[in-house]
Amino acid sequence: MAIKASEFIQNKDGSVYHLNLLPEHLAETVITVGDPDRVEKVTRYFDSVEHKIQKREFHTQTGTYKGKRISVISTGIGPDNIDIVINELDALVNIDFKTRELKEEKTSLDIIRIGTTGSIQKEIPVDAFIISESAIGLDGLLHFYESEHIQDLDFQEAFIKHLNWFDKKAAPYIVSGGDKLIARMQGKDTFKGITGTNIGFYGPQGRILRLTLQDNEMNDKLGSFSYKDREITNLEMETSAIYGLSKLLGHQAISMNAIIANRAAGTFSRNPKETVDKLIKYSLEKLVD
Ligand code: R1P
Repeated sequence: MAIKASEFIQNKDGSVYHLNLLPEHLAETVITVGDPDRVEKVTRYFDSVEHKIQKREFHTQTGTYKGKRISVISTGIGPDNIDIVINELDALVNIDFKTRELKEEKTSLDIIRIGTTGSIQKEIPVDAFIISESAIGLDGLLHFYESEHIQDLDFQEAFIKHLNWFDKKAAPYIVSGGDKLIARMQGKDTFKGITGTNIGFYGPQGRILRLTLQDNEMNDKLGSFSYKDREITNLEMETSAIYGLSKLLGHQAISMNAIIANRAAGTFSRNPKETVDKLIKYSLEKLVD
């Protein structure tokens, strides 16, 4: 049955509503970055670029790196944008754009986030790289989908107890990344960790400018929490949403994080651009290894 016009929205040229892409514009390996300007910082290393388009914060370029076809797309900031990006990426491969019906044979994408993050453990320094084995969603997005079967509910219970979680905030959810990609992308110097994904940059990550926080000790409690000997390593704003939706839709996802701040030590990278560039080069090489 064709999906209704109000639910799966196509632009006049047939492209998907926000990303403005047609199926032929997308590679099966997709790198996501937050910043629209970071797209070119990835594709400048490509052999060639075959397609470029930008609509709002969603900037996409598709090309080849050492012969491998890759799309690079910016998501902008936050899990709400990730809902749009992952659903529309999935539509591009798993919905027939002519009949508007679900395809019988499903395609699984490899989705690699290359992002920046703040470490909350003193011993994980600025300019290091963290691969998120799993993510704690403090954003609430996944609860709008039937998703308990992919969540770690025991971890959730321990986390709620340790943080004394205020129940007017969205319930935390825990989801893991794509195991095949995690195995492929790690290196001798990369840290593996659990990433906390927040719904904002200031209060939701414990930053105080002028407003009073509901829980001043949240970051200390995040830092001291451990589950099965694993600690929460870093905070950012997209990984749990990428992991949750990718898992529900049958895609492999990984979040590669350049640490540009250490919140526990109060330090910031002297050259964050160089660190991000190193992570881009590292990730591209691992993808063609
Ligand atoms: C906040 O400054 C932004 O930076 C981090 C956060 O997740 C958030 O999107 O990631 P990106 O560098 O990928 O945007």
